[in-house]
Amino acid sequence: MSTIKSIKAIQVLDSRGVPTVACRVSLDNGTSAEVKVPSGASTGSKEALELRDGESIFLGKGVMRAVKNINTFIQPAFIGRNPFEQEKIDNELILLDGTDSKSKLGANSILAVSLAMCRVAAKDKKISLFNHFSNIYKDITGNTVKPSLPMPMLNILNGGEHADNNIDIQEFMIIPKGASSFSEAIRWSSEIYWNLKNILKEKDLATAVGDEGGFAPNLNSNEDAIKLIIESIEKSNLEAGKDIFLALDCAASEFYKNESYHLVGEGKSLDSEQFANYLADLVNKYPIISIEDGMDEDDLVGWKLLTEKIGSKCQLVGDDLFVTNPKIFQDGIDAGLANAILIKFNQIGSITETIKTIDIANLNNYASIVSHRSGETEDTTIADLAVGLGVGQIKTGAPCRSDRVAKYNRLLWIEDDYSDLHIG
Ligand code: 2PG
Ligand code: MG
Repeated sequence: MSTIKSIKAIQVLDSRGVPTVACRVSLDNGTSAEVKVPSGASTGSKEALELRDGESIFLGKGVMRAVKNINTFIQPAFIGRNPFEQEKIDNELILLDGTDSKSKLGANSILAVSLAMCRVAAKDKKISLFNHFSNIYKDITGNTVKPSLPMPMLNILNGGEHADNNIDIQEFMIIPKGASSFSEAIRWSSEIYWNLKNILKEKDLATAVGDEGGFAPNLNSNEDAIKLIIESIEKSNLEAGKDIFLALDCAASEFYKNESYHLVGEGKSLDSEQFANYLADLVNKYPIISIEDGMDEDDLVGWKLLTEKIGSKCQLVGDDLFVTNPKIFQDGIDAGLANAILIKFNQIGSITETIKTIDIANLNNYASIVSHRSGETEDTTIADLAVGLGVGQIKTGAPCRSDRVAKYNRLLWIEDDYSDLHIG
């Protein structure tokens, strides 16, 4: 059996030019594998702690403390050990840290080691990473999952914290549900993206992009953003509501203050019920089939109201609400909030806990969407996670910018290499 020879971390840059942790695990037989961890901007307050240096270099955003924690504290604890016992390794990392929020070592250092361990184990076993994820799901939960290609949710118009425009809703996504293959889904989405660019140009609107590669023009309302997307779908000779559906991520915690939802871009302040009605109207008017963080993470009354109002006809996704945390998620399920969960492994900080959260979703008939963060790298681990756990949906930005398309490109290779895998 191969054993761990070294665990080495360095500081690298993410898609916003902000430092993040890269980690390489090497085995005694010469096999090694690397990962890089992502980072959010519109973060949930209950996410595991991302450790940053807070000193003057890199404007306080350096991650040298997290890097040092891996190289001097975590590495010695795992030299000579079996790299295949993922759950045991993750549990020991969590114990080494010893805090609920992973604030001693940092979720960015723990996750980097956890993911690098998965990659090196898959490489050593000479199996694809997605198959390895299926196997460890079984080891950890005792349940089985069937790998499949996920339906992509592509964020083609950016607002909120991810852009410098006046749009309050953070993400306007297209879901190419009518596509019969992953490659067709990507082709359609890319055609729509380019037609949207041309439409914006014709209307003298900005075509600069936000953090996730979607366009970020100034518009009069959220509804105007939806109308522009519908126009670009039609221009692509596709049908909205048949070939292509829409999804929103409101990231509502970002504009909820003093018990009101402040849509600054359209000069409105709405209470929970009024904002639920605002969203319900959009769902009735347009082919919107998924809304993420439609309510603030602490407005549980609002969440309940929204779920009762439109939960039967629209996927309602908890992101900041559940923060990929098994316990917080279970409490939310028990309270009847939302009907789906966004899965971001850096919100919780280890692959074992991420898998447990997905298992809870499966056992309770909640849908799971594997997701990128707004700060990404060329790392494609989430593509394999979505396939291996057969969750059926992935959200990883526009069909543009290398940090976003790296994931779609990995999925295109998987589709080509494994003809037995199907979309959805
Ligand atoms: C979100 C994410 C990713 P961030 O809110 O869903 O799109 O953004 O990584 O900034 O939290
Ligand atoms: Mg979100």
